[in-house]
Amino acid sequence: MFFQKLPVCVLTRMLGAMAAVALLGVPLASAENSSQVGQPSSQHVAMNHQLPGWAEKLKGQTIVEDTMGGKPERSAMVEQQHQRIMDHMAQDPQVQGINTGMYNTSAMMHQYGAGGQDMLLASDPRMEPVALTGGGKCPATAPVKQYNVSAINVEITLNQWLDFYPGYIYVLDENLDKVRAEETKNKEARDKEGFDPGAIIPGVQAQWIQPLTIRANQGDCVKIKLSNKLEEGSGSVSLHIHGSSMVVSATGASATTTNTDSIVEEKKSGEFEWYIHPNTQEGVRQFHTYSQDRELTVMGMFGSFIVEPRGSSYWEALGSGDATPASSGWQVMIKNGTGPDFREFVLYYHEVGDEAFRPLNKKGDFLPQRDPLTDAYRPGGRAINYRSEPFGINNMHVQHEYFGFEDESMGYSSYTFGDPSPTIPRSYIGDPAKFRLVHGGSEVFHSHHPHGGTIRWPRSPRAIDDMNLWATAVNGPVKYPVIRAKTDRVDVEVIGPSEALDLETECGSGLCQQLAGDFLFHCHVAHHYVAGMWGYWRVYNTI
Ligand SMILES: [Cu+2]
Repeated sequence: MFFQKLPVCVLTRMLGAMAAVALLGVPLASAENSSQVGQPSSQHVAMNHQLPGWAEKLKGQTIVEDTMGGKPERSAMVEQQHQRIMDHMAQDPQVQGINTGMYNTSAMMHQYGAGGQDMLLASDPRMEPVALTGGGKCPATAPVKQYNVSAINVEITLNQWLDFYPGYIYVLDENLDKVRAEETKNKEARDKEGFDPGAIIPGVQAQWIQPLTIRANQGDCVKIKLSNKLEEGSGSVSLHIHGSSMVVSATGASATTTNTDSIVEEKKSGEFEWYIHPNTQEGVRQFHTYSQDRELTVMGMFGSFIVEPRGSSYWEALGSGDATPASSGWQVMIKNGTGPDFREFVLYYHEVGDEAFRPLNKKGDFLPQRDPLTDAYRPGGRAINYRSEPFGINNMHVQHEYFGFEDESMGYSSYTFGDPSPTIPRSYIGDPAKFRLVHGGSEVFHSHHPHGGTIRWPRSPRAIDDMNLWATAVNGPVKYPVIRAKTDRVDVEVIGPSEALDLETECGSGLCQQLAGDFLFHCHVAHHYVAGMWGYWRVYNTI
């Protein structure tokens, strides 16, 4: 206890000195001596108290502007208030009767901390020793999930009209041939006259060219072998899972970009592993290449990794007969190891290339930067899961050709134009469902918004794990959904580059009112959905 209490005294005295000096407007350098009295052994007080030049200048400028604004006393009042706060905070550790270390009163650290003197952010090794462990090497007892991933060049076809672009994807080695078969079929369809969708199935159902979505459970050991199979001259690649503690298998060193062992050169492969600690939060994480990020990621080299509840297994959502395990995919069923089973849908909002990039149409011409029929910017350049269904350049263009006019009010209509090419998650009424939302691009923000009245989810799903409303409608409508105080419930959520969100929709498929039908979702930036960023959640009432 003695050792725990000592630094409180140090901190208190030092803060008092800093506050007093700040009030007087004297350069903080003079506080150094007084703060060192009595604790010459502490390295934490060996600091430079001198305010940087720009901070002094800013203070002076503030006083001048306040005076010009008719409130010359304002700065002094602010200083006085600041002094009160500092006094209060100096007393705080003693009042609270606790000391959690030098971070205890961290709220004030930057008050005058610009530049060299914010030494308070340092840890005190005498009372909270800093431990550097070996990272996330897997214990021998952890169940292993092995993923053999290749980075490849591939033509990505955006829709049934065969708009496409030469891109890049991650793919499981076991699916390489299927990806090439789809690519070839699309290529051959482009050479044909008339409408031929090639290998493109609406709604990204049973498709192999899709962002790589892989999973493991809390407590699992993930092993990833990444092979660089990019065309010659394409350069290096990496696979960085955000929020993971992946290490290079051979050395145990962190697989961060600063570690060159995390980079895989052409025709080479690298092996990595991540021990997902059992306490790791369930949810989706984006991954992409940190090597040549700007070139490769915006052209498709991204995916996601989902940490599932402990003991879960993953099953193919499509097909008939006995259930078959799913090794990857954006639409799967999760047999939950610790709670209700659920359907999982992973939606990737992303741009195609940077803002100057333009995909090609089936004839190899650039798509327009601005849609001549709808005025949307970058048609085909706003995508979900490598797919884009722009209103104008294809569907309404045909309408225009046939009938001499185009009707934008029908832009979303499956009756008029058939099902859209982007994602159509599918489920049965009452099925619990979780949407994992990922931003795969790196250009602009998107705003995920589903339609349907009661489509909403908690902004912080983990805050209400004890009230899993997402799984409560399996036996019928929920007429009076519980009101929660621990988190907002929202029906639109903004997502930025590399961000990932978990949406646990209240009452699951068909929502609390338990209705079958198509529930539209899109990026709510109008130019983005008109440019192609939309899909449906299709809920059936019968098998
Ligand atoms: Cu958007």
